[in-house]
Amino acid sequence: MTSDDRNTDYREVNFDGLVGPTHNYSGLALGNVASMTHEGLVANPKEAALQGLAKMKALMEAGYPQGVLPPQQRPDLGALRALGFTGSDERVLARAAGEAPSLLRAVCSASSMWTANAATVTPSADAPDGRVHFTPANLQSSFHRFLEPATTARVLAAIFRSDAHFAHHPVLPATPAFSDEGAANHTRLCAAHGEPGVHLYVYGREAFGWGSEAGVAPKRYPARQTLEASQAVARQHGLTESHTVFAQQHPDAIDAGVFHNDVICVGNGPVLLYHEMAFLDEQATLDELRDKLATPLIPVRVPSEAVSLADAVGSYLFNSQLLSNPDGSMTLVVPGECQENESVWRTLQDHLLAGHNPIAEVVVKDVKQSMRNGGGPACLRLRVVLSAEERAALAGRVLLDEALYAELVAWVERHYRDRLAPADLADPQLAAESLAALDELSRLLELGSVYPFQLG
Ligand code: SUG
Repeated sequence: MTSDDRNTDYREVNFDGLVGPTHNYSGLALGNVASMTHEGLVANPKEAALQGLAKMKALMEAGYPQGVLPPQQRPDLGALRALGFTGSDERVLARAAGEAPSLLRAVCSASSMWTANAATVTPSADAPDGRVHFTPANLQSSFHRFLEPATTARVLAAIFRSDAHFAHHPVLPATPAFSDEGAANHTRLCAAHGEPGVHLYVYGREAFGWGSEAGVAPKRYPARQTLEASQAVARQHGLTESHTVFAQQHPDAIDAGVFHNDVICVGNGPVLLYHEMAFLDEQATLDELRDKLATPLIPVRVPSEAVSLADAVGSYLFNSQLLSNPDGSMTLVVPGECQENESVWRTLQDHLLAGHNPIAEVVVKDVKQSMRNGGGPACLRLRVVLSAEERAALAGRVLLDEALYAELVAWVERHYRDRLAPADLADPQLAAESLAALDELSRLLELGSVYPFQLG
C-alpha cells in the first residue's frame, strides 16, 4: 500500500493565479534577474493568461486537482489617489503618467498572478484546531506587491468561507521587520498529504539584533523574508517547535538572484529537491528535518558542479511543481527554459530521473510570458492541501473543469490585448477594459464582491 492510498481523502489543490489584463514588463523587482533584464519589453497579456490556463488544464487533465484565483484590480487608482493624485480617473492616470511614471507602472503590475506569494497555508492535519489556516503575505518589500494583500485577503475569505473548516489570520505588520512573501519561502514535508507535516520556513535575514548578533545577510539584493515573519506565521497557525524548522537562505544565493527560496528548492511529501547553495547551513537544516519528520527524508541535492547558481536562476529548474501520483511516484513540472539549458536538461535526465528518488516524470510547460518577470510554474500556484470535506466546503466556482476552462479562455480572448508596452499603461481605455473584464470574471467565478470597485 502506498502512502497516498492511506490518505486518498486529502489532495493538494494548486490554486493558480490568472494573469491579469495589465501584464507588462516594468522592471519593478530588485534582485529578480528576469524582471530587471526584461524591463521595457512589449508584453502579451493574452498569451500570458492563455499560457497559465494551458498549464492549469494540463495538470487538471493529468488528474491533479486544480484551482484558480482571480487577478487584482489594476491599475490601482485608489493607490494613486492615496498618494495625492486627484480628479477624474482619466486625470489621475494622466497626471501619474506625466509626473510619476514609476508609480503608474507599479499600480498597473499584474504581479498577483504569482500566488505562491499570496499567503502561507497550513493544512488541517497540522493545525491544533483541525482547520486550514491562511495568512496573506504583506509583500512589503516592494510597493507594487504591497498593494496586493487587502484584495488577496478578501478573495481567500470569499473562497475559503466556511468558519468550520478555514481560519484566516491578519496580514503581518507591513514593516521591514516582518517582511513576508508567503508560501514561496515555506515548504511542508510529510509522508503523504493527509499525514502530519514538518514546516520548513526559509528566511533571508533576521530583523532584530544588532552588530554581530544581527547575523549574515545578503550584500547586493534585499532579503525579502525575515525569521521574525516566518516565526509569527507559524505562531498564528498554532505550529509548535516539534513541527517547524527555520533555516536561513544562503546570502550568496540571494545576491545571485535567488529572491525566494522557491527559486532554489522545492519539496513534496518526504522529498526535498534543492541546490547545494540553498541554505546557509545545509547539514544543520537536513539534520533538523530528519529529526522532526516522522518519515525518512529523501533529500535530492543538486551540486554547483552539475548546475551553477547562474543556470539555476536562468532556467528556474527549482521553480518547478513537484506533484504526488497515486502510485507513490512524483512528477516534476518544469518551465521550458530548463529544456534550453544543456547542463540543466542533462541533470534532469541523469541525476533526477535516473536517481534513487520518487521523481519519475518530467513535464515541460511554456510559461515564458510569466518567466520574463521571474515567475515560473511554482510561482504561479498556491498549494492548499484539502480533505474531501474541505474541498466540498469551498465557495465560488474556482475548481477547474472543462467547462470553466473553456469559459475562462473565451473570457481572455474577449477582453485581453495581445500587446502591451509600458507606455500603454497610461491609456484610460486599458483601465476601462480591465474593469469590464474583472466585473465579468467575478460573476463567472461566483465570488461576490471582492474588488474595490465593487465595494463602493
Ligand atoms: O515578486 N516579479 C515577481 C515575481 C514573483 C515570483 N514568485 C515566486 N518566486 N514565488 C517578484 O519579484 C516583476 C514585475 C515587473 O517587473 O513588472 C515582479 O514583481
